[in-house]
Amino acid sequence: METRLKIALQKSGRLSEKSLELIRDCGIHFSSNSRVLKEAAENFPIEFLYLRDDDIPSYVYDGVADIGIVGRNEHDEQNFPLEIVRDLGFAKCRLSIAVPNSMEYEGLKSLDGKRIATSYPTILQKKLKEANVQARIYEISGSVEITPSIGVADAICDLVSTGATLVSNGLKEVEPIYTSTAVMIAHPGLDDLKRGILDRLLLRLDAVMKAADYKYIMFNLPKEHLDEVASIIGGMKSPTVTPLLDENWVSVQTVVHEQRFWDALEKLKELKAMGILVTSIEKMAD
Ligand code: PRT
Ligand code: ZN
Repeated sequence: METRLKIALQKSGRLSEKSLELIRDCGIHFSSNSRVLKEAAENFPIEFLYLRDDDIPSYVYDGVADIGIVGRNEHDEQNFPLEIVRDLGFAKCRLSIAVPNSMEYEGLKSLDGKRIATSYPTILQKKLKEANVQARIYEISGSVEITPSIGVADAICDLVSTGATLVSNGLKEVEPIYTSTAVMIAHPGLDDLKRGILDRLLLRLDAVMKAADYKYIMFNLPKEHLDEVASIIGGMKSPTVTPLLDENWVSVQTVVHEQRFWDALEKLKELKAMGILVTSIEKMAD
């Protein structure tokens, strides 16, 4: 029987859609019928297991799945000795301590002797220990944000993205502990065959993620400014330069990092570039 790499994905939740999209962008076809527990891809030796995100690290550790996609928060909290093979960048959030608006907060020391509700006791305990703060940690699996208002806790430690949940519960964020994004985790002892499939998958994944960071730009430029363009726009790695019918002009094509793009555009305008076309890149490999 053909060896397949088993990947654990969140069945339904904040990670599901993006995880599936990423894999689809890698040219892997499957139905993604989230009502099933598992399914095989049609054109790549991979099999999907759809699970609750909390279960993914232990399943990967036990070898039920070979790799998985989870929030870094979940991986760090459960602390299994797994390999993080890629940071996927999506599902960004921060784990923060929040207290009622009315509470005066002057640093972690204000939490001495207090009760803190969280779903992340391991990560929180580590933080408190580093700061030499003694607090009682209550492990709660959901709706942590309501615990102060019902008198169960004095503070909470929970994931925050927009902050709206905290505001609507009369809480203020006082101590961001760390930032989390979705990561791809792997069982530490994959055999050569599975490692080989994982490497093939990572090659595709890198091409997809890298492409998302860059823009492809094309423009016409007075030839006299060619040197300036090359030196001004640091992101340009040997642009392709094509002569035009008008010999005072050239056509330039290059790739620019998204973060430098707007800067680059302004500078190109200053250098009298014309007909600037910008397109996104679908895949990009070195
Ligand atoms: O059913 P299952 O167990 O699989 O899902 P789940 O409900 O445990 O997880 P889910 O889908 O809510 O989150 C999965 C992962 O998404 C988390 O482990 C994080 O890595 C990541 N993520 C990103 C978030 C958030 N953003 C987020 N905002 N996870 C949870 N939240 C919650 C937070 O707990 C709080 O209740 O959203 C609320 C705060 O959001 P804002 O926008 O109001 O600040
Ligand atoms: Zn969960």
